Amino acid sequence: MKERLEALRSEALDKLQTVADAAALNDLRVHYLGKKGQLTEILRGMGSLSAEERPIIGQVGNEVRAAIEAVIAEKQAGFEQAETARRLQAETIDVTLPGKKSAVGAVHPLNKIVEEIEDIFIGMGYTVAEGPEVETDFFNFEALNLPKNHPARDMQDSFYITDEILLRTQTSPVQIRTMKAMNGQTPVKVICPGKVYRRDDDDATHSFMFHQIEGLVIGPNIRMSDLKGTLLQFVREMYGSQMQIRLRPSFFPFTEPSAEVDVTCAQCGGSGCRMCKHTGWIEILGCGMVHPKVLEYGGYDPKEVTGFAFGMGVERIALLKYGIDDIRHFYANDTKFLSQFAKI
Ligand code: 2NL
Repeated sequence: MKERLEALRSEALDKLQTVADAAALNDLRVHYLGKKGQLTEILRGMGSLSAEERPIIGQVGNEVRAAIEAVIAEKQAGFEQAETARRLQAETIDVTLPGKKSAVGAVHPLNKIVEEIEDIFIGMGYTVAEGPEVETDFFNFEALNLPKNHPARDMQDSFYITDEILLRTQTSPVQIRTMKAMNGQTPVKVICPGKVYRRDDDDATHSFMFHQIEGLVIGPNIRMSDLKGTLLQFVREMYGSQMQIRLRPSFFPFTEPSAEVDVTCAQCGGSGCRMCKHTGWIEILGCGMVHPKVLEYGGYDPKEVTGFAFGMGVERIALLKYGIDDIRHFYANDTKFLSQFAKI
């Protein structure tokens, strides 16, 4: 039995010398040392040994097991080391290779204009107010002195959701909401930027969705001269201190009197060019003194307070500022177009 054990040892150690990989090593371990393996098989015969022989053979069996286990452990460690080395080699990163540049976004040119205009008015003590794009007929039209059947609220010009609910056609409803929230207190000094919607066929200068900024000031003794001074200050901060403005009479249902405001043509400095159609002036906004009925709708007594308001199209300001010929560029999400403004 001792000879069989020693033969098993030398056979196992021989086989282990040439074992190829971890899987084959495991097979050998099972074959020699497993529960149904060769060593167990031989030692099962110990029952027939004498009491003197049994501990001797038992010890030889232990020595053979220990010898085989030692070589298996050594081989196992070798395979693990080789595997680690292989992975280190395969997963090597060349940290000197140039990295992939990730594209960095930039503020959209329209938002940039909005932020610039906001900053100018914040500097004059205004706060910024925003409101819902889905509005009621009351806030969008009725409270702005546009009664039902008024031509300017033609169904064909607005996106109606129900008879009473529509996409706002201007940001004025935000100002009406602000007035109501103020509960008759003064002063009111807000600007309201945001998206507005009109049923227009899209072309170079029209879009069904565009951006507007409106301003509203209410207080005792607010006058047309306050409006003019405010707009001149705005224009000079926006376009330069040499700029002039002129007011031309106009009409809006929500202001009386109303005016359209022209600014010195930045292209020619006022001497006349193609851009200003040789007038020297460019129209940039509409304004006026808040109509008494609108003050009443907002919760103010027109005998106690007065106010001025103005509104401008952000796309138009952006077209003029950047010399762009088509507002559709602003919505196309073409990064070749947009990335030009990242540096401005
Ligand atoms: C334009 C003209 C304007 C207003 C907007 C306004 C708002 C209230 C009361 C009175 Cl709550 N007026 N807004 C006034 C005059 C002109 O916009 O051409 N916008 C693009």
